[in-house]
Amino acid sequence: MTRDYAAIARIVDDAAHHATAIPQLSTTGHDLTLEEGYIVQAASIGRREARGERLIGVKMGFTSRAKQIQMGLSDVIWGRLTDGMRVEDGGVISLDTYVHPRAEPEIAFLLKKPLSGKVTLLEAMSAVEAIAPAIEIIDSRYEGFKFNLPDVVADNTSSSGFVTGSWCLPTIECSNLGFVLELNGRAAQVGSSAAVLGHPGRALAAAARLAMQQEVELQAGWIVMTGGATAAIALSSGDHVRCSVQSLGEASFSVN
Ligand code: OOG
Ligand code: MG
Repeated sequence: MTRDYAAIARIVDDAAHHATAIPQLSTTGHDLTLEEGYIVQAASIGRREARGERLIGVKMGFTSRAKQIQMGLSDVIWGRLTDGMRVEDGGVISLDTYVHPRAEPEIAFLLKKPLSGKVTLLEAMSAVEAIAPAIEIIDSRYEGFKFNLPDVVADNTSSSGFVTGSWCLPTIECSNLGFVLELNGRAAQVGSSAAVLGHPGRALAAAARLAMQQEVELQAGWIVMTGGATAAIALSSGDHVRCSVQSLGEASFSVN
């Protein structure tokens, strides 16, 4: 069956652009395969690029058991990051521009070399210029934050915003760093970077491999968000969120 991917991309992009919830594609006659989900994702990011946004990296999803359990899905997936999604460290987001945002603590890598295809953990880590504590702001465009795998992939894996703290030297051993995600000064989630595939560098290697399946090569200068190390927390107006990562420092933002 041939589908109008551009039309489906428009549905998810409009929902993200106007912060309005939509029914899952799979319940409205668009029962996509995973491969088709990635085709729609590429087309929907193409629409953002046509509005002037620039691709600046990728993000990984479901790289920890905590996230897999929270969302009921267990395949590692990836999405695209644009400059329009970047939230300044210590910045303020407006709830009006999100449907039902959540925050999750992550480790971010900045690349100094391109990376693509099958790479080892060592090869992946040798492409890293710097490491930072980070927070991803996810916002599924689907009603009730519910979806199947192709739906969430088409919706750019719920990617909506991300904050990175100060960049640290890549020589810091990041396989088992403690995390605290604070909501309004109280610990809401605690965890370790070891929750991310045993080492966040494995999420980077997975990013190189999975993106290449869609003919995307990770570029020098790109940011890679390695996936939530804990379950995500729902955000409300007035919230202050801070993620502290052992040896790396912190990243934070507030909600208006
Ligand atoms: C999908 C995105 C998953 C992560 O870090 O695991 C993700 C979602 O949970 O809505 O970003
Ligand atoms: Mg995430």
